[in-house]
Amino acid sequence: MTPELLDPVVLQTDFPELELHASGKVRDVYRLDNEHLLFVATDRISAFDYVLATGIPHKGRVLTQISLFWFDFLRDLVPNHLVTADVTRYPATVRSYADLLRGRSMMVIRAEMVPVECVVRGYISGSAWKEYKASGRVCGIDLPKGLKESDELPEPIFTPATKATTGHDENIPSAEMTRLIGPELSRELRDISLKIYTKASEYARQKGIIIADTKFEFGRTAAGITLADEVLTPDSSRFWPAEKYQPGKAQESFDKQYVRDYLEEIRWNKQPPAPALPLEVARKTSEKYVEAYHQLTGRELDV
Ligand code: PZK
Repeated sequence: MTPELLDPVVLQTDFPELELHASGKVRDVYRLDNEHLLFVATDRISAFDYVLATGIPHKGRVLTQISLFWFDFLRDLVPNHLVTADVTRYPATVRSYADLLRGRSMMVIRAEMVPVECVVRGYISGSAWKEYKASGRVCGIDLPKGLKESDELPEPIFTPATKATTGHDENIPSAEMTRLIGPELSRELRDISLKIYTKASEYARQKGIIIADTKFEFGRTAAGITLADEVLTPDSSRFWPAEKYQPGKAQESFDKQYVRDYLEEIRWNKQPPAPALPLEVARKTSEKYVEAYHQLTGRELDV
């Protein structure tokens, strides 16, 4: 029997001559020169806080193409860090990696990053639902009484967070954001984050996807406040299939539901090492990412 190894799965992205600028569970940023970085999305997937042993075919390309779509969609609202995703325009130092990088990377402007995660929520879920149940408030914002889990909020709210030492994001009150970066920048980031979320989530909703919440990262460049990192992807946001939306309980994830169901089924204790996924689970999950791209953009990802 022929082993099923034909799908491109990129788990290791190691570019020895490049200096790592920042690295995350599933994406990495390398230094190209003083002004430019190389942002690389791998096919790795995390669930319950751990990176799984199996990659998801095409995931890095899907997330990259979704970010590129939004950067263009939002271009009149906010400058972004993209220089080019055309590998033939990358510096000679990485040209030999063109085949690994094509479709899953971006050359970006190096920005001075703002040390606050700009989270916007249109629906109440996750840590916000926990905070609301305990206190009736989220990040110091009073919410109406009687909300159910996953309810749409009367209007989107800005709930900033910082990277805690645990690696988890920690919700902070606005006053703490102001203390960290000052009142003027805080107000500007809140206003632009809400504008971006409103425009993008209205668009996605028309395409059958609820963006329940999302996290933006901004930096400062010569263009001013600049949208950086990945944007409005299933990794930086909660995507829910609109046709299955049922407030009053936790919602199924657009992209990771097969993975979560499998991990619950095998009763993984959620301690390392994270398990591998059956090929069928990886393949069905891959299809969900490709479907999200198609549903949002109307374009086919060439797989
Ligand atoms: C930058 N991160 C977050 C962490 C990742 C990304 N344009 C930029 N200029 C300077 N710094 C960054 C960016 C961007 N984007 C983003 N950390 C630094 C991060 C881990 C892995 F891929």
